[in-house]
Amino acid sequence: MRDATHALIVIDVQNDFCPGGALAVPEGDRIVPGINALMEAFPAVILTQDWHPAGHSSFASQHPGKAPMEMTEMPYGPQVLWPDHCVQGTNGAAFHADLNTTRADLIIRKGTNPAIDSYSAFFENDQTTPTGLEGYLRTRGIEHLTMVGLATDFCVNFSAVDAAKLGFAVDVRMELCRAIDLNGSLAAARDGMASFGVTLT
Ligand code: VGL
Ligand code: ZN
Repeated sequence: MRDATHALIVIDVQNDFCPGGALAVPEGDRIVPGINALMEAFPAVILTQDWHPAGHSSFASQHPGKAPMEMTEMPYGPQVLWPDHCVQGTNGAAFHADLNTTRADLIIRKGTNPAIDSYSAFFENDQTTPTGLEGYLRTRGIEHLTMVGLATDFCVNFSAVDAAKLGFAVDVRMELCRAIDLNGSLAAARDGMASFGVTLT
C-alpha cells in the first residue's frame, strides 16, 4: 500500500467509451480488471465520469453540417465535435459494469456545462473553470497521482498535464489506458505529457 499522499485517478471508464458504446475506444474494456487490481495498492481512489447534458455543445449533432470527429471553433478555442455520448443518467454514461466503484472515495463529474467541454478532471476546456478536484486533493494532503483510463489522448492527457502544471507528481500507466488516436493524437499526447514532466510507464 502506498502512503496517504498517493491517489489513483481513474478517468472515464464508462460504457460509451467501451466497445459497443457511442464513442467506443478500441479495447476500452480490456483495462478494467487491471484497474480494479491496482486500486488495492492505493489509499485514495477517485473516479471521473464524463457527464454531459443532452444537446451538449461538443456534440456534432448540435452543429448543422458538421459530422462527428470534425473540428469547430468555440469561444475558448478549437474543439473536436463528438458523437452524442455520456448523456447524464443514460446507460452510456454509467461506469463499465465490472469497474469496482465501491472502492471510490470520490466520483467527480465533468462536462456538465452545456457551453464548455471538459476533458481534464481539473479544468474545463476554457482552461480556467475549475472542477474542484484540486481543492479536494490538496485538503487531503495528496501529492502523487497515478492516472489510468480513457481516453489516453484526450481526458487522460488533459488531466495529467493539468495535474503536472498544478505541481502534483504524476504518472500515467499506459497499459491501463486506451486511446482514440485521431490524426496522430496519441503520439502528440505522449510527447505533450512527457514535456510537462508526467512519467509514462
Ligand atoms: C473524452 C472525448 C469526449 C474522454 C470525453 O474521456 O477522453 N473524449 N469526451
Ligand atoms: Zn465528452
